[in-house]
Parts: sequence; structure tokens; C-alpha cells
Amino acid sequence: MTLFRGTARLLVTTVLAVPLAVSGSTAEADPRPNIVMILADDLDERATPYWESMPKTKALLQDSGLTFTDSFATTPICCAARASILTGQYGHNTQVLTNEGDQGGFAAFVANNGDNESRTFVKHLHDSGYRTGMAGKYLNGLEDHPHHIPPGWDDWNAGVTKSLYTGYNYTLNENGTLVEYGSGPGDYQVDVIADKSVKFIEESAATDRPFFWYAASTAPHSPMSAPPRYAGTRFGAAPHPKNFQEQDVSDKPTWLRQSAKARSATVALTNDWDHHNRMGSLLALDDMVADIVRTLKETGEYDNTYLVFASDNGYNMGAHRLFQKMAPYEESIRVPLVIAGPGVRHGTSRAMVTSIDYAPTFLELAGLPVPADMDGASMTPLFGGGIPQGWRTDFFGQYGGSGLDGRDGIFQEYTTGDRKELYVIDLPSWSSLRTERYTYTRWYDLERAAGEREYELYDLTTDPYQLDNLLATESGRQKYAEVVARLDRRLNELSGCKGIACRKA
Ligand SMILES: [Ca+2]
Ligand SMILES: [Ca+2]
Repeated sequence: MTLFRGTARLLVTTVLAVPLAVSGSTAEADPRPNIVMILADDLDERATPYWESMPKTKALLQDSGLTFTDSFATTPICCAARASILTGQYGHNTQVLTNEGDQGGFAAFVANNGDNESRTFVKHLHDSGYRTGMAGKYLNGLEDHPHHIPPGWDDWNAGVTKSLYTGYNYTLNENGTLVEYGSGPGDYQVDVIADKSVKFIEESAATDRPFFWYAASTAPHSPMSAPPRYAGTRFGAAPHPKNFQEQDVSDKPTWLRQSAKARSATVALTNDWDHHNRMGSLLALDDMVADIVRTLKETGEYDNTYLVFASDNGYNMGAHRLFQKMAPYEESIRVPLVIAGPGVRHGTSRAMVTSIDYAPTFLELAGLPVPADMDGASMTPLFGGGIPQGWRTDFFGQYGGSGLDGRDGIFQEYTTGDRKELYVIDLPSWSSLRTERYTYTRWYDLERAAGEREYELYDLTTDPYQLDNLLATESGRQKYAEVVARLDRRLNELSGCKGIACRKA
């Protein structure tokens, strides 16, 4: 199947290069802290019992660090979520809202927003003296530009073939050289990234520079399974939360009602297999975290390092009959987050934090100014365990499917291989306001005129599994008219926000 590719829209924008304060080279070591970000891919917070596969990470990070119980992806699909993580900006500002087309993928990341690559936190860290490096997944669509190395990276080891997701027979761009990996046990992707992590930390420790390392394996993204050393490990069937294969979807938007039967069949076919693979590849991710922490300790860097364990987006393990992600339901938007490091309290934080907060957090940890056009907020005021006054109590979520032939609920990708039936259906576009109490979603934002859109409202205090859309009936719409008017105003406010306006209540 030929993938749809929109005509890339080139935005001709003049970008002024504003150099940040750079300390002159001195003989003294730069005392700023190291930052290591371990980003899982498609790891959901709700259905997957990930700590069962990650006991070492639990002991090394969660048992000493701060766990954020309300951490969210603002645009819950790989490329768009990573674009927001790297820039600290919402999707309407990065203009990356999905994985394909003129508002999705690597090409859009470079073409839009006056070149997002010129404004990543990594570039700022690098330009201020940090040694920066990564291994694994950068952005979907990099496959079409395998020789590309973005500005601001000192050690670049990005996957440039889609086979990266299988764990074998992939190619990495290793600082300009395309290196092919095979199908042997030593080629398993997560382990290769673990080795790169160890090497980078050891090399960086030998310099006077602080470092940032981005360990971006695709675990537990489908279809990678456990590494050979854990091939015999068995996991139970996938958990079935209350909204698994939701029985009555008459309250759901048109696309879900219309595709419910096919989606249910796919969930029934793939869910346990997917769960088994996910839990298996997490075992390797767990080993990688242990390798990273051990190396930090061996090199004497541990006490001056912030460790961040997160995921780009969540995942539906059959919730509402859905697989994959992209949807504005809790399973897609909730992501795990644990931060450990100097001055970070052990415990849990209920502060609402999102994809756009990493960039300002890392800049602040590095003592750098946060650019005025970053939409997120530094999480450092949360590290003590409290929630400062004025911290956000809502955020804006959004998705812009690339579409095919103008139809809703289209095929976006087709995966062949040993599971020929596995396919991915794109979703229509949506905008959503997630408050502490409500999820309010406006469907078909890009496809339809205002009067023809569809709406969902869930009261999470009484319906945490989002089984009963309060706007599905006329009486419901009347009863919640005032609530909707308020949420709609706020949604409109945030849908065009930039910089500090995105953080104001
Ligand atoms: Ca992902
Ligand atoms: Ca229902």
C-alpha cells in the first residue's frame, strides 16, 4: 500500500539566530548537572503493568525519585509528541500534529515553524557547552533522509530504517556513517542502544563538560519482542480494564461507531500478542536503565545527574475497542514519568505535567533562559514534592490526521510480516481540553465546519474509564450546556496560545 504523503508546505520564515549566553572556555570543569532522558515508545500508564517487567528501573529510579501520576502527551502520536518534547511547544506551534503529510513527520518538523530543529532544547544545551548525544528513534520519516544530522548533537546514532521497530536488521546513522545491524543476538536494538549509552557516558565523564544523553529505544512499541536471553519468559494475558472492548459505543463519535466491529476484531486478534511483546521488550529496557545507572555510578557522575524516565505517548490495549494511540482518551494521553536527581524528593506528585514541559525543565537545570516562545513550564518547582500556586490545572490536546482521499478513519499504514492482519487506522482530527475533572473533546476540527463537529464530555470523577459521553443525548447537552460553554472558551483560548499565554490559567 502506498502511503499518503501530503505536499510539504514550505514556510519561508526568517529566523534570527540569537546566541544564548555561553561561558567562555576556561580550565575549570563546568559544574552544571548531567541529564539523561530515557524515553520509552508507546508505553501507556494505565493498562500495561510495566513495573513488573522493569523491577530494576523501579528500584533504581522510582524508589528514590519523584513519580508524576498525572503526566500527559499533548499530541499522543510518536513524531508529534517528540516534536513537542524537543521544542517545548504545543503541536499548533511546532505545526507537527501527526506522523505524515504536511503537518507530520520529520520533513514537517524541519519545514514548519521556521525549522523546529533550530529551536530544540538540545541545541540550546549544546550551544551552552553541554556534550549531547542520542541513540535510537528520532522522528518518523527520518528514513527518507538517512544522512541528516540535526544541529546541536555531538554524538548521533539515529535509526534510519523502519525495521528499527522490529529490533533487528536496521541501520543507524552513527555520526555520518550508515551502520547496518543484522539479526544476531548482539544486534538487538535495545541492547545496542544500551551499549551506546554506556560508551557516551564514559566518554563524557572523561571531559570537563556536562552532558545530555537521550536513550530513545523503541521499546515497547510493536512489534519488537523480548531479546533472546528472555525469549522464554511468559506473561499472562493482557489486563482487561473496565473500558476494554467497551460494550456500548453508541455515545462515541461517528468514526468509532462505524469502525467498532473491525476494531474489536483487531483487538481480539492482536492484544495478547502485543502485550507479550511489549512486556518482553520492556525487560531489555529495564536492563538498559540498569546499565546507565551503573555507568553513572562507576564514572562518579551519578550524584550530579538528573534521570528522566518517560514515554512519548500512551497506548490503547483495547480500551474503547481501540488499539494504537492518537485518541484523546486517558490510555493514549497518559504517560509514565519518573524523575530522579539532586534535590528531587522521593514520592509522588499529582501536578499536571505534559510533553511541552521537558524542554524548559532541562534548560532551567542547565541554568539557561527559557525562550519566550516555549509553551511549557519548567517542572523544577515541583521537584520538592509540592505544587506551587498558579501551576496549570488544564492543558490542550490536539491531533491532526494526515488523511487519505478526504475520508475519516482511513488506513494510514499497513504492516506486513508475520501478522498480515495488523493494520493501523488513522483517526479524524480533534482538539481536547483536559482539566482535573473533565475531558472535553471536539472531533473533526480540521475536516468539518463548526456546526458539523461532534463532541465528547467525560466527568472523570464519576467516570474515570470514559464510558459515558455526557453529550451523547439532548438532555445531557442541556444539562451540561454551561460547563461546555466554559470549557469551549478555554479550549479556544489554548488552541491559539503561544509562550506564557499557554501557561496562564
Ligand atoms: Ca510512540
Ligand atoms: Ca459507552
